[in-house]
This record gives sequence, C-alpha cells and structure tokens, in this order.
Amino acid sequence: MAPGLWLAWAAALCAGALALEGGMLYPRESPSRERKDLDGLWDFRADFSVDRNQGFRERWYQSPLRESGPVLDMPVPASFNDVGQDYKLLGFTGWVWYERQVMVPQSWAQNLGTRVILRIGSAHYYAIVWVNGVHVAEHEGGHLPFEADISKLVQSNPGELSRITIAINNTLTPHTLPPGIIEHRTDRSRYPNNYFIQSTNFDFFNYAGLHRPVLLYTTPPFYIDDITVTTEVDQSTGLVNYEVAVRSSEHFELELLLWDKDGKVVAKGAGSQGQLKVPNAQLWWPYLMHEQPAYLYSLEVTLTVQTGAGIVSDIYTLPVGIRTVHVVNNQFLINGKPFYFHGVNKHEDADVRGKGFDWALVMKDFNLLRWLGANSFRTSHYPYAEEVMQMCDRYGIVVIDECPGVGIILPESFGNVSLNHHLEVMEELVRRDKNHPSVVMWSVANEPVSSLKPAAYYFKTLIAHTKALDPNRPVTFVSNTKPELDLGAPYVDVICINSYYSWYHDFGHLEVIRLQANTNFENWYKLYQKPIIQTEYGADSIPGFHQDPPLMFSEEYQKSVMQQYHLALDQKRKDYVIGELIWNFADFMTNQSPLRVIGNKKGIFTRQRQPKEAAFLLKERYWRIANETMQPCLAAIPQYLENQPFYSFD
Ligand code: BDP
Repeated sequence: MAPGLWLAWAAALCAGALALEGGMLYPRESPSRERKDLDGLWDFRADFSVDRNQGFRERWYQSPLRESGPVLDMPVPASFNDVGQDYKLLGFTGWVWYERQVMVPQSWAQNLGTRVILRIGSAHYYAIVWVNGVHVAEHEGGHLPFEADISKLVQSNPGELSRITIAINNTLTPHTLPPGIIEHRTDRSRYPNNYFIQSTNFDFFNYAGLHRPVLLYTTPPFYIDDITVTTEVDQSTGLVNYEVAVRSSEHFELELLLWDKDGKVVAKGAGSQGQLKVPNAQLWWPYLMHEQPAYLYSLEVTLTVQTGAGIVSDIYTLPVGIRTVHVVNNQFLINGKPFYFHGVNKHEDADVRGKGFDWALVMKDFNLLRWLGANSFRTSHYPYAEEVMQMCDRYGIVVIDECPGVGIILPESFGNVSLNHHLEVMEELVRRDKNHPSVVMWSVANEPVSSLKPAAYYFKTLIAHTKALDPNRPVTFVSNTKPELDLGAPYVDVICINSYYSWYHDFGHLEVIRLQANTNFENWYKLYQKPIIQTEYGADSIPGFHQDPPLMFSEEYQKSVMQQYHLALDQKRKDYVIGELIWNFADFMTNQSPLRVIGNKKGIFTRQRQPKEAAFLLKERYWRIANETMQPCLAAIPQYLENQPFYSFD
C-alpha cells in the first residue's frame, strides 16, 4: 500500500470507539428467521496497481466488477492465495475485490418490516462492503464476524438482483492484530521500482480473503438482538442466568423455555433478565470426563410485540450447557472437579483452501481429536470459525479461546493505538463466544515481548478489561519470557508457557529436556504459585524421515522430544501443572524461510491429516491420562479403549 493511503487508513482505524453496539448472535433459522447462504463462486480481482488503489480511484464498487476489468472465479469460503497458479496472488499484499449478485426471496423484498442482514463470518484483514454501490459496512480484523442491515437496499428494487461488493486488504501494520510491517526496499540495484514486502513476526502464512461463510438472514422489525447466559450449579440444581437484549421496541414480552434433549421443557422464564432453575440438571462435561459429555439444553426465547397491525414475534434458540469453571489454588475445576488439559494447538489451515472453512475438514479434525483422546485445544493464534466453537460444545472439547494477539514484539505495538484496538477485539471475541460452554478461558495474546516496560500497563489493562467483559472465565496470555522478566504474568489466572528445549537451542540434545522443563516449571511456580499449562512444546518431523538413534527432523526425534517432556510433565502434573497442549495438531503453512520446509512440520498429523509416529505416542498417553484422572467419573473408559476398533467412535 502506498504510504499516503497507509496513513489515511491507519488514522481511520484509530478513530474506532470502544463499547460495541448490539449483539452478534449466530444466524439460526427459526419460525421468524430465514437464512440464505452466499457461498460458492464470486467474481474476484486483485488490485495490482502500484499503490493498490486503482479500485478506489475508479470506483470498482459502482458497477459490476467484470465491467471494470478481467475477473477470476473465486470460491467462498477460501483463502485466495492457493487456488490459482499465479504466484503473484500467492503472496499478494493489498486490496482484493470480491463481488456477487443475489436475488432475495420475494417475501423478504415485499415485506418492508423484514430486516435483511448481510453477515460476513470473516474477511481478512480490513474489509469495506457495498450493496449496489452503496457503502454499508467496514470492519477491521480478520477473524471475527460483522454485519450490515441492507433491508432498504434490497427492498428498494424488489425482483431485481442486488450486487454485493467486498474490498479486502490483508496489509498488517504495527497497530493491527496481528501486527506486521510493510518494508519498502528502495535500493534500485537490488529491487525493482516500488518494491515492498509484508513482514510479520508470527509463524503462519498470512492467508487472506473471505475465509468463512457469507450469508443473508432475516429478523422481524422488532427482534432479539443479544442473549447472554451464565450458569451455576447448586447441588443437583442447574441455574441458568439470562439477559436478553431487544431492539426497536420498548414495549414487549419475553418468554423463555429451556428444553432438554428429549424435548421436555425443564424450566420457564419471562422478562429481559432472570434465572432459570433446572432440577436434577445434566451438566455439560468435557469429553472423557463423563459417560455423557457435552449435554446441551436448548433455550428458546420468544419476543412478542403488540403493534397496531397485530402481533409481531421473534424466536431464537440458543444451545446452553450448564457448567462451572473455577481456578482454585493449583487446580482448574470444571463442575467442581479437577480438569487436566490434554490436548493440542491447532491452526485453521489446509491444502488449497488455506484458512477457508470446510465442513469435511472440521469433521475430520474432530474425529482425529476424539481418536487421540484429546479433551481440549487452544485456538492458536486467533479466533476460529463459530461453527468450530459449536462443534466443541457438541463434542465436549474444552477451548482456550485466543484472540489474534500474536507477534506483538515492536515497541509501537504496545502503545495506546494498539491497546485500544486490542481491547475492542476482546470485546468482539467475548460478544461472539460468551455463550459457549466449551470456552473455559480467554487468552489475550501469544508470546508477546512481555519483558518490555510498557507490557505491564498493556496487560494489566487488557486483562482487567476482559475480566470486566466476562467475570466468569479466567484470563491468560501465553508467555515464552523468563518468569522474573515477564511484566504481564502477575495479571493472569493461569500461567501458560511455551518452550522448545532441544529444538531452538541445544539442538539434538534430548538429554537436557527433562531438566530444563523441570527448572522452568519450578521457577514459574516459585514466583507466582499459580497453576501452569505447558501450552506449547514439540519438534518438526518430516513424515517418512526415520533415524535411529533419533536425529532432528526425523519422526523418531519428534517422538523422543515428546517423551522427554512427558517425564517432566508427569513429575509435576499431580501437583501444579494442569495441562499440556502439543504444538501442533497438524503441519501448517508458513512464510518461506530456511527454517521451514514447505511450512511448519511440528504437526503430529500431516497437513493432510495422516498420523505421524508421534500421534500414536500421544494417543496412548492421552487415553492413559484420561483413564487415571477421570476414572472416578468415567467407569466406561477402559472398556471403551479395549472394545473400540481402530476407526470407530461408537
Ligand atoms: C512458537 C509459536 C508458534 C510457532 C512455534 C514454532 O507460538 O506460533 O509456530 O513456536 O516455532 O513459539 O514452531
């Protein structure tokens, strides 16, 4: 992006105010709401002009994109980078343009009371949206949804196609999340005119485009805007506290019904806020912690408004899991019982689609998680698709929900502009994910340089703000700094640490891992007396490389690193270490560098989701831990283990 445009853009970003307007309920069909998915092929063009600004100069949004130049067919959802054969698109930085036409159903266009909302699940990184050439929305941040009310635009042309244009810029600056820098290379003897590159300080490819579903949905003119649910347990009674926000009418009635899985109403309520009591509640338990994990009730909320023209009602049904989360002394308690995180870190990443949402891939990943005996994952290093969070609720996979605060290492990324944006992103994340029982902790960042002086104020403010948004969940960030140097650690509820012994130093020296991991645990615990999760550890292995005795990059070395870590973890896990998450679930794409062999190979599964040797080691360990730690509540596990054929989960 040209420096002028960059500055204007950065100034526009700073102006954003805190305290979000309105809710962000997931669009669900109901008797009062319809939904129309806009996935498929869109018209697409990358703006290759020198300043990447030709599209704005020529107002590409004012007429069909194919009239202002050539277009490509581009699938949505998907990253645009890997679907074509043009290397310039693979690493493109700047504005790309998406467009498609849509015919809304007659009933939506004719009934002027119907609200028609355009919802974009994720557009990485900065997006501007027009409908029929009229600006309807702008959004910063590539991992959270945003919406625009487009009722008037589609209703002013009933029976006509409406044109949706979305311009997306993937440029990262010191104040975006994640941050990055545009480096202009001006030595004409080495680089061509106007040469610049995007550099970043995180270890995954900066895929871009419309990564998640784009859709239209409707609501009545008076509607349920937001629902907030928190739960408590009083002996055998489940308590469901609710708060419902209604828009566009001050005189309304709200009725709430809580349904169990058998279709029985177990509690009733009325009004905007209150508490439902569920006798003999079935709690939401994590996978492998209970014979019937992930129990979900359905909270049906009905809004009724009496108008001159008759009664208008809106119905929204929210899945609700009743569970509690507490950090007490050295333990992480779910429903009052100690929970040990044995899980993974993931990425949204796959061949061809990049970060594009894909149900087949999601299902495969959940089947692998269950095969592995993993009970948890961290959404490293950004919020994942809402549909993934719903799967976690359904399958009992516990989530540490991380925001895109990764690669925060520049001093200017700790200033007020960045902090304000980070606060806003946490607001968007909590607003979106607050009702998921699977989410048990927020992570505000991964491996920031938390030893820098401004980090103390930065993390104090950020964590306090997150706790104010959600007083019911612990908050953390993930550190790779020494305990005595970490200025953010005093504010977290759980210490989360990453380390790569015998990988990024002491290359090949497996014998130092146990000692170094132990020392690290002890130093952290001595200073903070807080429970600790080993949030990353691992080693690259190139599938099919074998070497015994083990050498770096062989499958044997990856396994051996893990075995050494496990010795240290086993020494501490009965004490204050409350979890271990392998880096990484699957191999994933990164920027090119001499340290990466077509991406990061620390997956225990390949990028195509096939197991390396390390996966079998971890599977054996996770089932054993589940067996030991969850035994009191899970008599069925040993039998489950013995009787299950390799590929079955019944
Ligand atoms: C950790 C980062 C993670 C990297 C990993 C690695 O948190 O994003 O991918 O290192 O180098 O420090 O494999």
